[in-house]
Amino acid sequence: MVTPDSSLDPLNSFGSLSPTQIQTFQNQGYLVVRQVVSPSDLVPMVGIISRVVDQQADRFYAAGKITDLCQQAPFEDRWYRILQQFGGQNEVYGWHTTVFSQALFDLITHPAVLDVVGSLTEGETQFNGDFWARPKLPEEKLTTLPWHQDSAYMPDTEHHTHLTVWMPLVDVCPENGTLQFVPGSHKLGLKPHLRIEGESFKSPVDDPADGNVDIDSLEMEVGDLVIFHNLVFHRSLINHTESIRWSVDFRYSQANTPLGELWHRPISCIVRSHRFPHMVAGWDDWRALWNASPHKSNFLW
Ligand SMILES: O=C(O)CCC(=O)C(=O)O
Repeated sequence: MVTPDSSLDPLNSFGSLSPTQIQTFQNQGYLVVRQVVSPSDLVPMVGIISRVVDQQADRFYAAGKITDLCQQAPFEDRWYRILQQFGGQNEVYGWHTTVFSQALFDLITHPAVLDVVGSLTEGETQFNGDFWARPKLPEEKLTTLPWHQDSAYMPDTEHHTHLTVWMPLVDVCPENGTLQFVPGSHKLGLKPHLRIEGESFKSPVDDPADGNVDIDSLEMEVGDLVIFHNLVFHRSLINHTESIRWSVDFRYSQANTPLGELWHRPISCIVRSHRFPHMVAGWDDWRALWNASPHKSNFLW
């Protein structure tokens, strides 16, 4: 058994990231980590999403909107093929309530994911309660997010570090709507964002990509993750392929980081603690928080 070794680099003693990776995260505001989970670890989550697709397909079929349930279609195509039959679109940019499940919790608390996060939280990690599954359909504007810093959407979070873990459920590249980052932009502080009339999302008043800045377009495979800071500018590209770019994302912070009035605070919980292991939530605890929270009824999806 490996025991914590105080002679280790202090940055490195709480998780799986090397000092170089931690430094890269600190310099860039994001870090891609390859093959953190095995693709088979994602199968239960894909199963949950597929069950939602099944239910929606049955509903559309019963309503006479579709004639083909597309049961043989691959995961990355099926939802699109169903919607195409009646010119349907995503109603929301992300799925939340519909994917609440033990499979989701198991992924949020996957030991290898928490090892990555723990490298940046000194091993004391809370899950902030924020989670999404995102179906980015071909040529769809709704799920194509403009440049933003996550703190622009999370009031009063800019003075602490909040970490997003984003995992593709299909391989991603610029053609199918990957994420792009402006390296180092988390050091700029929170910049003003405005919602332009008719747009779903806020955009920064000043374009962070203006001038001679580097833009990093991620290429990732299933099993990889990118972890990023709440102040780093990022966006997602439009999907120019014929398949869906499926992904999931979750937010964490060091335990005791204030979550203020964030809408997802009621379902936040400690997911790893070396100091207070008895406070770590299991699936039953999280499900109880969910059942007591307004989440079940607050979301369209
Ligand atoms: O998945 C995407 O397309 C965008 C995700 C994103 O921008 C975010 O999680 O902040």
